[in-house]
Amino acid sequence: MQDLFDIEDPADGWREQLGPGTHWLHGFLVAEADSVMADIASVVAQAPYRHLVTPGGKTMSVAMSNCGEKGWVSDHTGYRYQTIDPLSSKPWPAMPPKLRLLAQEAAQRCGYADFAPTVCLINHYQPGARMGLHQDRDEKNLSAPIVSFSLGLPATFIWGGQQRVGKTQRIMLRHGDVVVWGGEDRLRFHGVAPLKDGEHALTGRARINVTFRQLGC
Ligand code: MD6
Ligand code: FE
Repeated sequence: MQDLFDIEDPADGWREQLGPGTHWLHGFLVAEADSVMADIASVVAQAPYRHLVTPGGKTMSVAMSNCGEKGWVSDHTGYRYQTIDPLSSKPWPAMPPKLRLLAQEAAQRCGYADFAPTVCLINHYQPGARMGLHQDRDEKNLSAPIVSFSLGLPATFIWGGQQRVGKTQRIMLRHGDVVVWGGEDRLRFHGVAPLKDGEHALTGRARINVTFRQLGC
């Protein structure tokens, strides 16, 4: 692919454009990682990570939690966002204000000034965990971008096109990286290759991915 280019952005490392609506902020979170981890710990203390079952009956290798107005869940009836955590039968924990602000700052750096995330999905990967190629299309408001934080062990992110089949690109997302994507890239297929084993000072043998979404209605 010849459309990759770097922009020097000394305020927050490197910003790299991956597509018309997609930006990669290298190391954006590194200085805030302790605070991000503390916020995640407070969420998962109330809504523990759990392995959801897909509509097809498979248990996902990635463990998930949520915070914000709604949470993304999956079971034999399908995928959806809902206000109640099925594990606790209570509302999801509120989105920690600092976490939300960081996501808004990242979006702003990438030209999405009005991003107002309402939900936040937290994915926990242990060695071997992966995420198959998918589109994020359970959100009603497809005009808002998604902001994605990576923490802990590095992972290979697989980035495809508008169709499930066809050429894919592989990028290594590292601790502190943020990807912001929207616009015409919003429905591109993507996934994560099986996590390689390793040890990270902040997360141990794990990668954590946090995605912020603006559901709209
Ligand atoms: C992950 N991320 O990085 C999985 N989806 O672990 C996603 O599925 C994702 O990073 C939409 C937008 C950004 C993402
Ligand atoms: Fe996704």
